[in-house]
Amino acid sequence: MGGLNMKYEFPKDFWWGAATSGPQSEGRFHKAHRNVFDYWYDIEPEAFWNRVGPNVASNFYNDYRQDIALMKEIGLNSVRTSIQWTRLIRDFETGTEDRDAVQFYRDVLDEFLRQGIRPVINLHHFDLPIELYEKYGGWESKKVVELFVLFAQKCFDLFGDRVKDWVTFNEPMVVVEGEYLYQFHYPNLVDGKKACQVLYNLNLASAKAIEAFHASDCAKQGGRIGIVLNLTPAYPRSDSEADRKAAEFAEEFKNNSFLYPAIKGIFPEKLVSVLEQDGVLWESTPEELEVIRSNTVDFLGVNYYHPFRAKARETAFDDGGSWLPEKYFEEYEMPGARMNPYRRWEIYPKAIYDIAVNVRDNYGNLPWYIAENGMGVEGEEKFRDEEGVIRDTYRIEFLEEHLAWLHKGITEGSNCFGFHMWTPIDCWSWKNAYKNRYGFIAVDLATQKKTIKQSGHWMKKVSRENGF
Ligand code: BGP
Repeated sequence: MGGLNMKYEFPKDFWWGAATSGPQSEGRFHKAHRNVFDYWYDIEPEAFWNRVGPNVASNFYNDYRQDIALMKEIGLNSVRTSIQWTRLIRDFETGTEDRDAVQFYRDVLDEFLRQGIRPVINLHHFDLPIELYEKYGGWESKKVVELFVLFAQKCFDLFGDRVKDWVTFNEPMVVVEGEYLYQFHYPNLVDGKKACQVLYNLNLASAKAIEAFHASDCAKQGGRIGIVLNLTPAYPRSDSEADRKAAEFAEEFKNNSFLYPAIKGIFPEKLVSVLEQDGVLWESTPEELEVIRSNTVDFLGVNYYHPFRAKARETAFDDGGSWLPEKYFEEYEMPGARMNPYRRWEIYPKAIYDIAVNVRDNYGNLPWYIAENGMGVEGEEKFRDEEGVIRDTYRIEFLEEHLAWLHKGITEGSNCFGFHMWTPIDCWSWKNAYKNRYGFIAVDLATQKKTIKQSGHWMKKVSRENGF
């Protein structure tokens, strides 16, 4: 039932929720292994904002009961988090599980279910075990693809009775970009050839995990599996042919290289021919391509934060260094663009509508949801009032604008079933650590005290009324 003066009413059973991940919320308590970020922090803490690492994060490992109660309190009906490979698995080669970890995740899932919150469980959120990088080269290796599938299978077997909605990867493109192109994830390489192999291997790993899922009891009992992609719709600087071609390539590389295999089971032809001609195409086998072809997702999650503005190259691409997708475009800094000054990301709510139309028209109108959207702001403490509530009106405005465009897309037939904000409770954000806060709920890092922000109260009302 909508409120009396409601302008935007959403479909029945709409997911009103938020997303986080294991490595960003739990803390490293009792974890047998380190992921690439744990390791990077141990060897180079100064690479992280204020030298804050993942050791405690938002203490979800110890606080999960209270945290889930707070999520319930602000009206979330669904929450995504992830199971950490480095927590669940004792022996990566055999897939043997850690008993305490199994108990921990079961307790967490039971708590979500007890509170009536639908848990959406992701299997990989940038958290490759460092051992598998050192031993095999991480996602460069197909051996690691097999070990990931072993881990995924374990998760379906252990938690399939409690979880109906699974996700293979969060933002696999960020692994490609962060680890192999633009140096913001360990091992910080610049290697276009490896980047392309990793891009392929991540697609293969997702398809193989989907194959395993569809053969599992969980699928037979009505479970489903998808992938979460960060989409940055590429817009050309101008209508000129050169600018349009630049934007087209950016779109192919950044978005379609995962969207196509995940939904259509194939790679974009044009992209493949450019990579081949440039000598950076991945190694694949016909059997693998068949696995990708026949194991597409049941649903899509979209993380939308900002668009990508492209222009034709104005300077010659340096062929002496590594291959980069920028061989075919340059990023365009559009004058007058509306910016989030803390994150330096453009704010462009209409892109969410463009995504809705794109999924509807070009991807068979597959069921999809916004898996992350939100606004990171530095120094939110200054907005705390006498009652102790952070008055984050800018976040409410940001969300309302994005939701209004999403609503238009839904009204025009796009099959969107939910909206998750990043993130329920302020959490550790990789290199940025706790610089920019995103949550509906604030965390005081010194005391780990958690308080609901104004946006959390807003969310409660929106969820109750199924719109605003
Ligand atoms: C997304 C990731 C999240 C989170 C968010 C905000 O790309 O899926 O894990 O980190 O971005 O990130 P940041 O703190 O870099 O702004």
